[in-house]
Formats: sequence, C-alpha cells, structure tokens
Amino acid sequence: MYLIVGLGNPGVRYARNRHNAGARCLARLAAAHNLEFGRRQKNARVARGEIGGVPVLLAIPQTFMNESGRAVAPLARFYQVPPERLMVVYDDLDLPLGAIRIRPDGGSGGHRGMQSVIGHLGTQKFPRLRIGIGRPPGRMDPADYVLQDFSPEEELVVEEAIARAVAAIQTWLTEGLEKAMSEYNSRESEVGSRESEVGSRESEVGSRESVVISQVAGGAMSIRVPVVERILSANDRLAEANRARLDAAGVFAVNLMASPGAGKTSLILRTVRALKDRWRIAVLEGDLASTLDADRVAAEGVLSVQITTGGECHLDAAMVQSGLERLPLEEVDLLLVENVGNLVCPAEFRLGVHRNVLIASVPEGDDKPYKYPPMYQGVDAVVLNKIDVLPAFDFNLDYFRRGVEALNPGVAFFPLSCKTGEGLDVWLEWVEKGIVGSG
Ligand SMILES: Nc1nc2c(ncn2[C@@H]2O[C@H](COP(=O)(O)OP(=O)(O)OP(=O)(O)O)[C@@H](O)[C@H]2O)c(=O)[nH]1
Ligand SMILES: [Mg+2]
Repeated sequence: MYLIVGLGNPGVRYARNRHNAGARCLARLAAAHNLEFGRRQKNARVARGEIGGVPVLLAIPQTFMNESGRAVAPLARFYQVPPERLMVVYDDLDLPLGAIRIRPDGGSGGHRGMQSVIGHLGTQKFPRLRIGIGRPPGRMDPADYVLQDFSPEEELVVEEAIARAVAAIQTWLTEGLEKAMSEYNSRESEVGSRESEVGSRESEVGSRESVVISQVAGGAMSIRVPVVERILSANDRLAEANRARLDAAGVFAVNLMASPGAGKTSLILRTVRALKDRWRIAVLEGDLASTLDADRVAAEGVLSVQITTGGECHLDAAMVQSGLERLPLEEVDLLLVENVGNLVCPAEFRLGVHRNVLIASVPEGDDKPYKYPPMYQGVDAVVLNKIDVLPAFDFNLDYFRRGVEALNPGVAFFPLSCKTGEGLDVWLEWVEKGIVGSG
C-alpha cells in the first residue's frame, strides 16, 4: 500500500489558499482516478483504491496545517506503510510559481506542515512533491501570503502545475521515483529565468496585446507583459497535460479551425455519420454563445460537449481540459473539436490535440492563404470545403493551392463538399489512419 498525502488547512475558507496547493492536488488525483474521499480516518479524509494497478490510500489531513503529522503518522502506522512508500504533497515558497519538484527525502524547509509530519514520523526520509507558489511580494509576511487565495492569473499557472503533479505521482507509483523526477522536475534554468527573460521578449509578445487585455482585465500596465508570458506558457503546458490525458485514454483528437460558416459543423456531421458505426466518437463544440452546433451534433447520437467561451474568440487548453473532464475518455476513439469561427487567433493556442486542421471554403475566396498566413502555417491538414459551388465563384484552385504550399509545404490537402459528399472519402481515410495510429 502506498500513502499519498496532500497538505492544507481544513474548511472551505482555506480551500483556494496558496497553502492548500497540496490538498488540491490530492483532490485532483482522486478525481483523475475515480476515487472518492468518502471516509474520515485518523484525522484525515481518505480515499482508497488503485492507481495504475497499485493499491493506494489518498489522504487530506483535517488537522490544521501545523498539526498535519497527527494525521499522517497514525495512517502510516495503521496501514504499515514504509517511509519510501509515502509521498507528501505541499506548497513551497522557495519554488517559482508553477514549478514542481520531487525529492526522495529532505528537511521541512521551514514548512510548518512538513515540520509536523517529520516530527511525528521521526524521519525525514520519505518522498515529497513540492508545488511552487513563489515568494510574497515586497515585505509581505510569508504567513499572510500563504493564507491568501491565488490571484486569477496565478490560478491558471497553478492549475497546470497541479495537473503535472498528478501525472508525476502516477509515474512515481508505476515507474518509480527516479523516472518521476527526471520526467517532471521543473528544470532550474527554465523556472529561474522565466521571469527575467520577460523583458527581452517584450517585442515578441507585444503583438499579442489583445490577448493580454482580455485576460487580465483590470490589471495594471506594468504587470501586463509578465502576465501574458505566463498565460501563454501555462497554456502550452496545459496543452501537454491534455495530450497526456488523451494518449493515456487512447483518444485521437482533431481540432477544426475555420472562419465562421466555412463548414466546421458540416464536416463534423459528415464525419460522424460516416464513421460512428466503426468508431466511438465524441465532439467538443466551442462557441462564443449558444448550443446550436452542439445540439446538431448530439442529434446524431454521439457524445457532444458544449464549451461556451463567453466572448473569447478561440478555444484554449484550459477550456479543452474542462471539456475533457466531462467526457468518458476511456470510451472514446475519436474526439473532434470545433474551434470558434475565427481565422486569426486560434492558431496561437495549442490545445493538446493530435491534428490541427484548417477548413477554408470556396466562397471565402482563393486569396485567404496570402491574407491569413499564420493559420495555414501550423496546421497538419487544409480542407477546402464547398467545392460544389466552384462554378459560381472566381476561385482559382491552383492559386489557392500554391499559397498553401508556400506556407506549409507538403501539408495534407482535401478539396471536398460537405453538401454533395465529393472528396469526403479521402478525408475520412486520413482521419481513420490517425485513429488507427493512435490506438
Ligand atoms: N454549398 C455548400 N454549402 C455548405 C457546404 N458545407 C457547409 N455548407 C453551408 O455553409 C453554412 C455554414 O456551415 P456550418 O457547418 O454551420 O459552418 P461552421 O464553420 O460550423 O460555422 P460556425 O460554427 O458558425 O462558425 C451552412 O449553411 C451549410 O449548409 C458545402 O460543402 N457546400
Ligand atoms: Mg459550427
């Protein structure tokens, strides 16, 4: 039996405090493996079950932080858990926000909860996972700082760190401590330099200011750039966590991007109808508002989850993560994601899917690759929809194709019509090849 403990203070008042990062991590770990904190035992809420075939007891002490040892030591004794099979997860001021660090042993580093655990166990030789919460600003007392909630911007970063911590704990259980450390410990250079590099990257992020403004409404000018840096890198890391989750469940995921009305939903419906008897399909529908598209998809009898972005012009990795949480991924082979209709910013936000697809359509005109190059550059396939209306438009297929090739040489290209079905077979073959490859 392995014992995994997440430190924090009990009660809702403290639940979102920086000091409760460890307890939050345990709640997420339990949710990720369908375990429930149903019982109380030895001053802790506990959940018992298996993770990756390994028997575990998850515990969140219900003592105050500085008494955590009164929960951990009795549990370890009762279940005869040797120190090397105990993992304590807790927040650390000395690690930058969002970094995680696993160690086989060590002192408390001044952490009151760890002091108590070490004192009651009589040893400091047990693994621990620290979640970085960063130093308090200015002269703020660390004791006050840890009892504050994370700011909304920090929440994004810490959520992602917790997701990584959850994955790291699973690796520890199934592949050992060394492997978990080498795979998940944040590199010193990476964490140390993130903040200091911001200044020099200012010009690069400058072009993304619209993103900044919408994400940190009300934020002071002086913190604008650091915040967007964090948000973008947090998005990338969340995307990686999404990918790990999809891979673990054997799901092949495709993100469909296009301007409004190019035919994202139409292509999803065609794909669902053609493949739903052979594969288990689910759809994430991203929209500014309304469940219109999600309802059209659900009518086909496949799982469909609506993500309403509340005004954001794109999906990001956190939105996809929340969508994934609402799907039984183990029962899905193919996940189609309909991004918000937009030809500009979706390309900037990685989601963690396996393929990114851009759908262009004939009525938009043959010059779109030349006018919206970033959308064409990063994608794995370009679909040209509505070829049934080619005769009605001055659309030069060759000109369009040359634009695409120049931006993304060798990219898969599928001219088709969702209306007549022409060209669909080649697209479907490409999708199925992806599903088979990922299974
Ligand atoms: N002629 C023709 N019309 C099509 C084709 N595919 C889609 N349409 C039409 O284009 C319109 C928009 O299609 P949707 O599939 O809703 O487009 P969308 O990209 O999902 O749109 P948003 O979700 O609003 O961004 C609908 O009226 C479709 O019937 C096609 O291949 N040929
Ligand atoms: Mg749609």
